[in-house]
Amino acid sequence: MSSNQIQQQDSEHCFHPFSNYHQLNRDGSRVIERGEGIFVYDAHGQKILDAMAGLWCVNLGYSADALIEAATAQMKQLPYYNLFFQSTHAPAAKLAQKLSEITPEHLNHVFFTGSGSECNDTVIRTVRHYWSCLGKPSKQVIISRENAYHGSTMAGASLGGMKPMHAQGGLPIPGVVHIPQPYYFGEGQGQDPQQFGLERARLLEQKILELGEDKVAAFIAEPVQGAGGVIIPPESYWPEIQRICDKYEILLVADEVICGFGRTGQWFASQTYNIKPDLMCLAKGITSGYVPLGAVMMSDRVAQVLRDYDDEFTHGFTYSGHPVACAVALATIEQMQQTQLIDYVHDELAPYLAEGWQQLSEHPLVGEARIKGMMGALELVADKTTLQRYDKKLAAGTLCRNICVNNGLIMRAVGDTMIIAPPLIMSKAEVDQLITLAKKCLDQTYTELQHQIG
Ligand code: PXG
Repeated sequence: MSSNQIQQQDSEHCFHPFSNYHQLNRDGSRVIERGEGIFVYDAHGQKILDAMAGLWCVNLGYSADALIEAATAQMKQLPYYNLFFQSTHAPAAKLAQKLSEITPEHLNHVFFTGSGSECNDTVIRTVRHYWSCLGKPSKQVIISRENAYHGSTMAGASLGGMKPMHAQGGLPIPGVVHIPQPYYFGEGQGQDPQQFGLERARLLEQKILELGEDKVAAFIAEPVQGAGGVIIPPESYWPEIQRICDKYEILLVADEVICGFGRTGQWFASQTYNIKPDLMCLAKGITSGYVPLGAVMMSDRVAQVLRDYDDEFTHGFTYSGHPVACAVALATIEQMQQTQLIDYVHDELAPYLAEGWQQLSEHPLVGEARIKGMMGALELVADKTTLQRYDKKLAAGTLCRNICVNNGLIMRAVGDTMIIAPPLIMSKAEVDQLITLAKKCLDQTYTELQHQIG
């Protein structure tokens, strides 16, 4: 089938996620044909360096044969069975054990889902059930943050703090409230960053006091906000959040759907930030994106309460613990362990990427270059000293994204913030290639913007 035919069928029949359908039908979609290493190839044969690892997930790149072999073998042995009605199977049991081993010490129990969004639906149901089991059914409210991303189901989008998502479908659902985010570049300029971090954390305390401790079930957050624009909190932020959750008996939920599996330079960002979440959401990198899988890790304390409840927890999905997905996750973790990937990322790759990334901060278009592990952001500005943005009408971020892809580089734009989260298996030479391409694209974007301003 030609790429034109694919585009035609696609445009006639296929609704795309988060898309303006009017615009999509006018411009047509890019047909991605194959992947190899850290590159994807489109139907015209253009080679594109995928600095977003798909959607923050293809951590092992596009050529991880061990994952494909694990999926094939499992498909032949048992392509599907479920964990309902007192059944189990080896891939689910083995993966549950493996996740207990690699996640922080106190997290030894798992509820499997099909995606990150389903993890967060599971979180809402679990924390409310937990408090109800403990005889505190009034503890229902979950506090989240503005500009957070926790998925696109009713619960996920409600926990998320994206206003355009709330506007479609009457969200958030009741019992979810949001506090401001620790976004220093966007909202803290002029203040001391550590003081700003503390102040933003203390808004959680303020919100708990305002609602009443007896009403609040949990606080949920991404250790580093991903889709919101790679927002790296000041170092003062997380210790204060942990202190507040402990003081008021609020469950802490770390949404590590993006941050987990090495993205911040350790297995989990909860280790990077030294926090002790009661629940931890995992997806994406758990299978390197090869097949869908999500997992909610639970602490011993939470698990014990659910276990002591002598009736059903009425929750679960057809694909909770899908054997093929679990087999691929096991192969992913084994490959990461065998190749000592986390050590490579932590000791060599991330510091090397950080060096290159920091050089981009000298570019006239860049107001800030920040990076944590293998996730980075560039703030595009019209004026490097005042940090003033370009006029929104110029859509500088979208312009830069389009220039990137035309030059063979996938960088994502969140407004005028350019972000990357490349595969963890890249070589240093590929990091050089990424930085060279990024610089070239910034140059072209700058020239184009200057031209438009006149
Ligand atoms: N939590 C976090 C922190 C996420 O980043 C989800 C939950 C939901 O996962 P599922 O598997 O239901 O999509 C996510 C997903 C983007 C982008 O454009 C980010 C995500 C998904 C799609 C696009 O940055 N993150």
